Amino acid sequence: MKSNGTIRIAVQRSGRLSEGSLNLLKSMGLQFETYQNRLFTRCRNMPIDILFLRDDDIPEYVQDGVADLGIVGSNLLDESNAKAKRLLSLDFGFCSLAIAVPEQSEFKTIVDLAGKKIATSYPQTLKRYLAENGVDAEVILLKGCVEVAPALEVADAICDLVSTGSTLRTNRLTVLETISKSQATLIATPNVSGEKQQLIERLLLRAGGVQEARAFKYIMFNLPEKKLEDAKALVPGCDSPTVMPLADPAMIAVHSVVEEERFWEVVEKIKECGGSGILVSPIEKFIR
Ligand code: PRT
Ligand code: ZN
Repeated sequence: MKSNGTIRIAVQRSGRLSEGSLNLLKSMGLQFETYQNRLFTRCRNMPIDILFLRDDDIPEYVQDGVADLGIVGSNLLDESNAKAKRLLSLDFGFCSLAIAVPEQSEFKTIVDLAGKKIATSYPQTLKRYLAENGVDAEVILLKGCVEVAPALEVADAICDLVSTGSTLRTNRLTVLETISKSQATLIATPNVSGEKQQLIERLLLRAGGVQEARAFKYIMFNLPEKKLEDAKALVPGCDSPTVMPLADPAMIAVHSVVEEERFWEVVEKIKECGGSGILVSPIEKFIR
């Protein structure tokens, strides 16, 4: 397939990362339609094709330049030998790869699994982890339904992805060790032409802007003027907060951005400083 300067972005066709990937691309300003059983779609407003693939194939397709960019879980990158560049962690598709054992088992640490069988779909990552920890265990490769392996006596333990933990609980398993944390990641092919590189950099700026916007809220509130220094410390914003006089000279209005994760703590402190009329709105894009 020749691409004629068009960028190809590979996303998971149908699975846990599909919706998040398409939402991100749309938030980055890419206009496209998607239909069921689609294999690829062409953007209306940019020279970009979106390829819909099985997630396992994405690292190799990106390594080989069939796709210039891709979105996959970092767990797959850790597992594959594909030489794709990790450009940006995307803040969705969070999970961890963990070793789990039956709740009532005698295994208390990873060392207890020496000489035992561990079933997994992530043999390379698991073998690396076992070697790093000096544990000699047998790795059994299973492509799916790893969680039933102990009940079927196929293995003594499993190594699988965990997000809510409900699959483990349902199967009466408990986490012994967490091997790694994973999230959706934007990857790029190692060798790109100058023309494509420019477009990739534009897309990267947009992806970063979407992520920053999600991580921040726009906040506005009224405050006694004498508390201005507290406000500057609480909501420093990019450079400093915007401060405006109100009709009442003893009061000011403060506008700024605040990190989502500090949001409630900041609101409580604003109240303590005598702040009122606190208005908060989402930010669509945020370029620093
Ligand atoms: O068809 P294709 O090969 O594309 O899809 P797939 O079935 O291989 O992948 P999919 O859609 O299941 O997962 C795609 C990616 O989502 C993974 O590579 C991870 O990066 C990410 N992800 C996030 C997860 C999970 N959370 C997750 N919980 N992938 C799988 N799981 C499975 C896990 O294997 C276990 O069976 O969900 C179960 C555990 O979930 P909880 O919520 O019960 O803990
Ligand atoms: Zn897969």
